[in-house]
Amino acid sequence: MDYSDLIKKLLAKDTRAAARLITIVENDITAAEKIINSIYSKTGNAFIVGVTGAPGTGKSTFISTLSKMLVQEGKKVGIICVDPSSPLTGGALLGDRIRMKENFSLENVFIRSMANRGQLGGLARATEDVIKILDAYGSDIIIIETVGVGQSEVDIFKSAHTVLVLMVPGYGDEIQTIKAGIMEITDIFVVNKMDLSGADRTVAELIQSIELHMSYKYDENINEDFAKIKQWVPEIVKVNSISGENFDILLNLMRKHRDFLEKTGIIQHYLKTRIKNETLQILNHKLKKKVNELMDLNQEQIDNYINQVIEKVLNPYSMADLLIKMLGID
Ligand SMILES: Nc1nc2c(ncn2[C@@H]2O[C@H](COP(=O)(O)OP(=O)(O)O)[C@@H](O)[C@H]2O)c(=O)[nH]1
Ligand SMILES: [Mg+2]
Repeated sequence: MDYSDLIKKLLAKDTRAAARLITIVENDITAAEKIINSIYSKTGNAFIVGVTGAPGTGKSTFISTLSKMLVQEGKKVGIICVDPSSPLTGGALLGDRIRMKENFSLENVFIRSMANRGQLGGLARATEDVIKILDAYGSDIIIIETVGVGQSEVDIFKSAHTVLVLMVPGYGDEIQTIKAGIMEITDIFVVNKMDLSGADRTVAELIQSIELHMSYKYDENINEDFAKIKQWVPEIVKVNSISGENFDILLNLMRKHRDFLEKTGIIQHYLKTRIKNETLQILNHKLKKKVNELMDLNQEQIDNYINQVIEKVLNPYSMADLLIKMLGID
């Protein structure tokens, strides 16, 4: 397949070409490789924002409101929804998308839902490719919505420059559970639904959790991946995603975090980590494929090894080493 025509259109900001290419990279990793090869030099301009939180915390509503404000600032926004619990069809976002159409040129908001159905090479790999397409398409900001439960979602956050975690009032113990994994990757806590009672209490609880967390995370032996938390203490803001109340504060905090990343040079560190993670995912996939091919092509030899393991001449570890030798990467 020749994708050059679609790619040319993508770079000319053609929405349908973007949509087509996204479908292709999601479903066909061989095609994805070709497409990414051709567009890679045109990527790297978009700022990536991850939004996560439990189902029903208002992520989609929040993203709609945030997108509107960004579009009003003249930004082009790409949205990727990796939340299987709230598909874009019929959800709050779709309603907003239609409403948005009346107010803004839809050219400035591109919304895409990703199915979590075992993409070759993993969901995180596919999401990375979709990010690159939206980046080459000219998105200034790419917002990724996930429910943030599985490992692939955590991997996706690693691609984000700024991670927003949504909370809602009245979930005291939720903060406790979320603290364990999410604290490390959160840049801004958003207490959504501030119109409900208990928002201030949630903010107070968050402050406490952060202080606790900081006190033991400020450790010199800290994992490099947690570089974020060493220098940036998560901010907290309460908002109402329906009315847009406090979104001015939120936007300021987002700018503050972006400035921080740029001024400290951490943004460069992120890029390196991201490239490393992404390459590892691809490498994993490629190696798995090679191993499978090796197994298929050498069934007799493999059988022979298995028999030797049965006879205790080999063991699974030494057999694995022999397979690595056969792959020629020893
Ligand atoms: N009262 C109130 N309701 C909200 C707010 N934001 C979202 N909601 C409602 O919360 C529900 C879940 O929202 P949704 O955006 O679908 O949540 P998601 O599952 O996290 O994407 C919907 O009924 C929204 O209208 C808010 O700020 N205040
Ligand atoms: Mg949603």
